[in-house]
Amino acid sequence: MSVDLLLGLQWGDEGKGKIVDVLTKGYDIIARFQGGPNAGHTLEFDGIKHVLHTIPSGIFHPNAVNVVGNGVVIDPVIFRKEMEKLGDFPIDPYKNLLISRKAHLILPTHRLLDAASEAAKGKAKIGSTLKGIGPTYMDKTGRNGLRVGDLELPDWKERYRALADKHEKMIAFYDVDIQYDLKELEAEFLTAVEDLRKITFIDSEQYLFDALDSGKKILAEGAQGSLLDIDFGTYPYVTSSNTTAAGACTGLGIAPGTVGDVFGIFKAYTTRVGSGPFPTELFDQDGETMGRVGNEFGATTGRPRRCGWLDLVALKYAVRVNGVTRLMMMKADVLSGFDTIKVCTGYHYKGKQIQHLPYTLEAEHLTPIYKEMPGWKEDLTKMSKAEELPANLLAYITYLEEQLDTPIGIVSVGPDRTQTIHR
Ligand code: 2SA
Ligand code: MG
Repeated sequence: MSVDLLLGLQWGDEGKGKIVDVLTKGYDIIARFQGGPNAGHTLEFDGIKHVLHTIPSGIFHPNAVNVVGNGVVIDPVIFRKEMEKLGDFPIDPYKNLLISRKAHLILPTHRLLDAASEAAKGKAKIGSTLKGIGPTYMDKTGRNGLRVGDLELPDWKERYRALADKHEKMIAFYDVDIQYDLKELEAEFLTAVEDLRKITFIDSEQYLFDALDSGKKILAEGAQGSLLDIDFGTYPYVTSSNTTAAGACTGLGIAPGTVGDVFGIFKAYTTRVGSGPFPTELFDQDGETMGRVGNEFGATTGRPRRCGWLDLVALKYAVRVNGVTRLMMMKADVLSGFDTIKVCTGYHYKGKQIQHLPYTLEAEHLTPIYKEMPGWKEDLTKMSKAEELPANLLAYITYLEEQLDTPIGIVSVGPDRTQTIHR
């Protein structure tokens, strides 16, 4: 059996949560492989909207097992709140959720370090979600981190203390004005750790090997997007993990040869939250319309997302880096009403025309070249069949499929589970 991957191809918020939820019925296991509570995966069904941060998006399906893999970083405090919110639903999340012993823990001091690092950067700040993601992955690669499995060791509190004390010195070193009460934060953390123990800790790679051997179907759920990848994203304005297909291998322990389909999710336009280059960003009425109609606010921080036209150059790059086998286009409904749809097909870069992503994407060097296509006026949100889609939208879809040499299997026409057109 193989593992299918589901990945965001832009700067996150493509709608991965919704699609995992739609696809879950075809899988036995949904596994998160990177990122942490910086993610905000939004699902909507039966008139209820729900945002997940660390928990995989298969949690609302009683027959799916949800695995938080070794590549994920977990904040027990946020995790606890997430579990509490699930109490409103007729599911038993404790039954269907497993956490890798090798996943790293986000300490309260990691969050403080994130805030200190951002404050010290001033105008050059990354626009991090301030969830402690960067500092936690730094401790992982620096070989200082505290892992979920360490909580089963008798001396875990001493290890915690040593790391937190070191962090306090580092926070002081930043010499920025950050107010905090570490005693209070620690008390909250220690309570949350005891709650985390109610979840079964597993050697997740072994669990997944056994699942594959017994013919189980696994879907790996990515977080953030390809252009936020630590290696291939718009560095340094990226997150601290590999959000691309390779990250699923290291974040779950699955071999490249076991990867089956790679589902690439993209919005019919582009959004970005946080700092960093965004060549097709709009500062006009069109961008404002996309943000308003698309309700483009960060699902974790509430920050307004920057909006712009689809960047086909960046999308081609993401399709290539991930080996996407099937595309899924989200939020097509948000583009209804535009007279003209624009797609960026290349850039003017330092006096030349280029069709690839250059090393730096800074706006002063880069101007997008657009292809214009006629828009459509129809409200798509009640449509359920591909044949109902307006001709101009179908022309847009066909153009993208040709350019990306990959089929678009799903067109999403609204946030609800049911507003999903399969082609
Ligand atoms: P971090 O917190 O260290 O990972 O931030 C580094 C950059 O990565 C961006 N990032 C995200 N971009 C889009 N969506 C994300 N999740 C939330 C959401 C974001 C939110 O679903 O809306 O609520 O603001 C996410 N997580 C990280 C981040 O903006 C930085 O640019
Ligand atoms: Mg999101």
